[in-house]
Amino acid sequence: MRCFFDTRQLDHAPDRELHNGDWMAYSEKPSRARDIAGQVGCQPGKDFGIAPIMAVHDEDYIAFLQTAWTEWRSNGRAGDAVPYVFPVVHRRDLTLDRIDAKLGRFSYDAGTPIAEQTWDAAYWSAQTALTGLDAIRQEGAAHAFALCRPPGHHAGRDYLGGYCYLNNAAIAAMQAHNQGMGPVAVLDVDYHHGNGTQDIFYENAEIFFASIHADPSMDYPFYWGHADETGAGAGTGATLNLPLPRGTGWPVYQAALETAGQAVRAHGSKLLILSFGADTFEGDPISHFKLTREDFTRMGETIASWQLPTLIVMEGGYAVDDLGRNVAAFLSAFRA
Ligand code: SP5
Ligand code: ZN
Repeated sequence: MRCFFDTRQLDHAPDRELHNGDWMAYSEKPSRARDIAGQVGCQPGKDFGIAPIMAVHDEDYIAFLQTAWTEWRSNGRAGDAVPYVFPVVHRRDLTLDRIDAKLGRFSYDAGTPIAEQTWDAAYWSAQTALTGLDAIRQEGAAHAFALCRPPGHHAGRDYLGGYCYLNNAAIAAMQAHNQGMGPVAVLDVDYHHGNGTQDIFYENAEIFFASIHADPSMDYPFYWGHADETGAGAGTGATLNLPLPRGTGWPVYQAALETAGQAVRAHGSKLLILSFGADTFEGDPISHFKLTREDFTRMGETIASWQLPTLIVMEGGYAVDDLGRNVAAFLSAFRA
């Protein structure tokens, strides 16, 4: 298994996040990626430039990400840039300069700060995903693992949230589609619904999106991921949501995974992009499923049995002491 990671991804290090009305240590720590890299062994990626990122994200959003921290500091603020006002109440789509106005315009939660190195780390995280894709396309690898961090699946075309800034899986899926590697399917097995990926491809008939996640009536991100969200316009029917209750263990999870696998194959997919979060682990500090390390190997075996070229893109997983071994257990199923 080819594994890719760029050490510049470690430089994104927000100090704290707003959680349950108070400041807590940021869960999406650099040590997550260090632990995984220590277990699986990775090589640095290549640089495919900004164009594949711009194929998914809006230009004004990218410009915002590149300058937000500097603008925050030049306005005399300390710490990391955090939004506090959001134009969601049917306010006009104004283009404003004030940093606080822009933070609200391009964020949907207050738990995803922008720190000094956020843009650089997110850029290299996206390049890591593109490098994994390139290994499949150019070298004919059956599988590749992109150790993306910061993660990506909550980021939309013009918004950040859920510890995500650039949507690594969507960037790779769009690049694959544009390179004629499709039909492409994105399957998201992170504990949380992949709302950014869903939004990006919601009206797209050619890129199929399926997600298995905690029922959003109970868990983050709440406003996306319900079973009746199935795509719109030309993309009607090309989105599949399989929400599961808190406490879900392997037998129920496995049944949902088989359902998703059948849908992926029914789409005629020639490439699978897997948004892999290890926050479905029983010991995850912010999640409520009950998968064990052995279950991660079973999950990998099930997905590998579909025999599709598969790019595995890292998303969440916060049980730092177990994370590397859980990811290694999952990847061990992908031989050849
Ligand atoms: C990629 C991913 O898994 N994002 C998940 C984002 C969830 N954010 C909301 C949950 C907040 C929990 N905060 C706990 C802070 C304790 N350090
Ligand atoms: Zn997650």
